[in-house]
Amino acid sequence: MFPECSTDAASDTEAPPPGAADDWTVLQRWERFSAEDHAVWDTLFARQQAKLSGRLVREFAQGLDLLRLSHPGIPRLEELNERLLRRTGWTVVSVPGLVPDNVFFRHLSQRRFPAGNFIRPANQLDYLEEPDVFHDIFGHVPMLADPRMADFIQALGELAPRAGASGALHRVARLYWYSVEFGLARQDGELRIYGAGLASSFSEAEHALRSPAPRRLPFDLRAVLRTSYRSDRLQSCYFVVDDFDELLASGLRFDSLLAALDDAADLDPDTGNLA
Ligand code: HBI
Ligand code: FE
Repeated sequence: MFPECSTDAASDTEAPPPGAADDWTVLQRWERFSAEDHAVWDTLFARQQAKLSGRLVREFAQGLDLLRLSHPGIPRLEELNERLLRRTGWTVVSVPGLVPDNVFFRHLSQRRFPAGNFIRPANQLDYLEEPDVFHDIFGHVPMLADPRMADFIQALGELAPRAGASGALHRVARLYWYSVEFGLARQDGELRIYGAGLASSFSEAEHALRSPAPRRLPFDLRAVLRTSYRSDRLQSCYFVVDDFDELLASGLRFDSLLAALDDAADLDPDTGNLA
């Protein structure tokens, strides 16, 4: 998928690419997308809808409907943002690819979600070098329409610089990774997806929901903050929240947990042992 924290993503001091603003945003220039690009979006959308029906948390399905993300083709941001802004005060902004962690989390702290301004080619439906517009809008935006998740993600953005100041940005990245990106939840007694990296990926969703290989652990904030992750392969562990509402209400405890953690050694995602 894409790199953990700022080691591989653009480094925090890197200048934005040519044509991008200081905050790494670019215009979407929706008219630039070809008929093939829109067809790729429609193919991916239809596949995920078919694969995931009944496997997504209800908040995701509600978000899809609300944002009318089911009409064909890549969404125009100005139209999408009209609805999203009214709903939870979030807007989606276009970026040319991975942005440095500090830039990424700063956008989140201001209720702006960075979305790739490109879509994968038709011959690479299942491999994603960097988050593209399908991963970002189909994967993330429906949950941004849920007021509690909207608050949760902004809280992560606000926490990042404070955690970064004490060398713990990678822990906030992990919390983001094991919830917003790859989170699983139990809802109505069933294992459901809420993480964008699962909602938008054919193979990862299958792996997370059905494979015997990965460990599926109860969501424990302390364990999440200690568990590293690899972004270039299917995940070897997922964290499952039992009570989605409880997770989304946990925002206020991040500070105290981060403070309590600075002595805790990292855990290996494959084994759960000390890394
Ligand atoms: N940049 N464009 C973009 N999209 C992301 O999802 C992203 C990023 N930079 C950093 C980053 N994600 C990660 O550090 C987070 O997944 C934790
Ligand atoms: Fe993502």
